[in-house]
Amino acid sequence: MIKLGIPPGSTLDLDDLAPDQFEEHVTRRLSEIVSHFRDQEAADLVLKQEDPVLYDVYASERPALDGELLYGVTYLYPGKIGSEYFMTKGHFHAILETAEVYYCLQGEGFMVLDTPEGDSSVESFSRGKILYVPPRWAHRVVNTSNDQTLVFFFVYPANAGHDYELIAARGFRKLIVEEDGHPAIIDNPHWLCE
Ligand code: M6P
Ligand code: ZN
Repeated sequence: MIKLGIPPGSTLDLDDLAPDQFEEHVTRRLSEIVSHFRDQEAADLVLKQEDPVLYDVYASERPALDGELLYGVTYLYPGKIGSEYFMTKGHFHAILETAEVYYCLQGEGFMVLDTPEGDSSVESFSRGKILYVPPRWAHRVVNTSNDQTLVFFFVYPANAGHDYELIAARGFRKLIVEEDGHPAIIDNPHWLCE
């Protein structure tokens, strides 16, 4: 139930990996996004042992109405599947013409962006960096640190919604993988294949 009036402000403690001021909480495990990784054999090997949590999203609860915003914080943990770093599933907004702002609070990585027409961009994303995701651009965040959780704040229109289908079908054009101990941006060999 959304209360009228001004919600109480809150302070985010970066050391608190389970902030309790947000009403919504989504945990994503490997099994839920396994098909998005390049190396399916490596993914299967991991899943035989455990189903690791890749990220947690904590978000405010607001009505999906024009003018409302959703905001929150995401904790994307360090790790790799084969040589590919842990990443978010990635999505377009269901209302394509809506934007989003991300602010990195901790860690290092990249944001990968695609349009439905096949334009592509990769932006570095590390502590202190603000990224504006314009309308029409699908977005995914990748954590390239070996040991640090990537933490970022986000805010977007409450009625934007998530559309995962196109990304699930064709992937992003670019992948972020480890090569010789460093992050490398490579073409996705499976882009558009399915
Ligand atoms: C950010 C926001 C959320 C999104 C989350 C995880 O925190 O953009 O809306 O849900 O990232 O990304 P995905 O939904 O692609 O798994
Ligand atoms: Zn979004």
